[in-house]
Amino acid sequence: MKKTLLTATLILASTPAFAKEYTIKEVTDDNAKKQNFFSPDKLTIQPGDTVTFVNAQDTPHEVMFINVPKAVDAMIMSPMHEKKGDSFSYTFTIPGTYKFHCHPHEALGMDGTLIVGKPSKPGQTKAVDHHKMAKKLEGGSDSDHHHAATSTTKD
Ligand SMILES: [Cu+2]
Repeated sequence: MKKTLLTATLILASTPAFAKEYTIKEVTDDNAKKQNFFSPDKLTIQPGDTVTFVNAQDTPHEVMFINVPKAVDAMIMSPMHEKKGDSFSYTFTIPGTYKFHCHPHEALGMDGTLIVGKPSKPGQTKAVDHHKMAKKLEGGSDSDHHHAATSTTKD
């Protein structure tokens, strides 16, 4: 009983005063089996923690969150990272499972999963139309020839 109370106190005390910062690298390695990848591509953080995506070299990358907890309103996306050191930070407050990919390397399987607090249960997340994101970024036309972001990414 005492132990349970102590644990609860620690959890309360750990947010947001001790919010942590994490880094996910956007890596291109021509010698690797998978040449474009996030490192790490799976990460668990706590609500209030911040994740910074940073380009590890001069190959362009662009982060888009394509599947997020339903309560998330924002489009979470980076600008195009053209150069080494280009970065994008976001503080995650809503618990659940977040999936992201690199837009230019989507077809090459450059993607990742972020868990904030606890994983979402089935039905608690929604797909975000990342082509809308691209449109927002480029200020391009309204055509939407692609289907919406798939929500069936396998781990
Ligand atoms: Cu990429």
